[in-house]
Amino acid sequence: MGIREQVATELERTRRRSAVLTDAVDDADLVRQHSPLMSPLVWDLAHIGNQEELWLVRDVGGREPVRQDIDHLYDAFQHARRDRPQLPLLNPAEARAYVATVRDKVLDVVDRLPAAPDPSRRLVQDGFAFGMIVQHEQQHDETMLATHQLRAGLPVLSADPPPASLTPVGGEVLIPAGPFDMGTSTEAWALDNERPAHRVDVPAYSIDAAPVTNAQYAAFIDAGGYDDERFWTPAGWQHRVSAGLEAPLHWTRDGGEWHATTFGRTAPIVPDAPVVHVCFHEAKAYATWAGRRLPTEAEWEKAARHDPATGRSRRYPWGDDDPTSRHANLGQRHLTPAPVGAYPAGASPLGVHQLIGDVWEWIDSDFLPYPGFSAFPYREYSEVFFGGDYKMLRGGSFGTDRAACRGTFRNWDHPIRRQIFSGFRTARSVSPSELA
Ligand code: AVJ
Ligand code: FE
Repeated sequence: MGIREQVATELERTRRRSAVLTDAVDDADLVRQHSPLMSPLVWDLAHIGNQEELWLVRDVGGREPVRQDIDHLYDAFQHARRDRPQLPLLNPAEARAYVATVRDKVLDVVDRLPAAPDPSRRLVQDGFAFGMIVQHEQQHDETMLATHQLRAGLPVLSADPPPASLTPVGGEVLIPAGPFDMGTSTEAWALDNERPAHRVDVPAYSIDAAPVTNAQYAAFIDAGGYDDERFWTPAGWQHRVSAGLEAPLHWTRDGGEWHATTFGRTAPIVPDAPVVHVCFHEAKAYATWAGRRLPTEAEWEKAARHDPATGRSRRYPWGDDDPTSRHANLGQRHLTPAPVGAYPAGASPLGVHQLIGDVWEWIDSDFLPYPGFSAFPYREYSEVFFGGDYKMLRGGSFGTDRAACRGTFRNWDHPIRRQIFSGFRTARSVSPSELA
């Protein structure tokens, strides 16, 4: 497939997902705020169109603006999510017409792309700017999916249940000490914060073969983990108390049994499925209770990409091929994480499972640039977020599209957030004496 065709296919596939998420509810529901943590769905929709207009119609295409007058309404830096319902937003019909108008112009820009690569135009090289917009829309689609999860009322989304476990997976996997290549300089649609590739020496460690499950997490709750300050950091304990945390978001206790509400349906938790909707502080407290810790970003990525046979870093745990439904639970094909052992074809060479898909995994690292980082194409995508305010998340969830998920992909959020599809796995350092 040529680059023009690939770009157009991905843009259209992505727009179908945005349509599923916004056509599932009526207009009143689209403009409503389902949680102060989230924008109204109609804001996400028009913001998707506005970013596409800014980056592809105006910057790449050099065309006249479609609706310069609304730029400020859809600038995420100008208005906090909780304030967005009060803005004079486009109504649902206007928002749909706007994104369609922008898209028509973009497809025209795509048609006129030079067939031969032009290294002097880095922004469009290998379709990068278009890939960035595809990923941006997919990221907002996942955000809209999280909004659906917070929405009260009858279920409106449906999907097949995830596959069953095919193989028992548990315990930990030893990753021997040694360097690996972290990040990428070659992945065409990798964003600025994933670049450049650089060598990192990682001491020996062990990492869970699978994400922490609901049953394991329920054992932490039952053991009094939420009531014992020793397991929590000072900031974590403060948040645990002030927010009244007692269990993952969307969990309720019915008699002795935990239930979870998932897109409007309440059912007993699935014991062997990864826990989802926990914040960084909860993940870290669990790890401390278990006598372990959360992995660093380098540890997560080495487990996901390092091939001990060749010494090179793969694009994904299973190799360099793009994800399929055999490899990982991605793309909103299912509306929950899959039980551990459901994706043996997606395991890493050393036997670490479900690193990609199911749940975003909390990492005990701040969002910092790699050595040699340079902001591209704008400081606002990554650079303005660097520092200590965010913790990293890796691997993608059942709601992450394959276009927005790679072994190198870096996500971040505030350590108190748990409306996202976040889970975790634990790790521990392994001393040389233990290896001898
Ligand atoms: C990378 C997922 C943290 O959703 O805030 C969307 C992606 N950036 N629009 C977010 C993003 C601008 C970002 N995350
Ligand atoms: Fe955005």
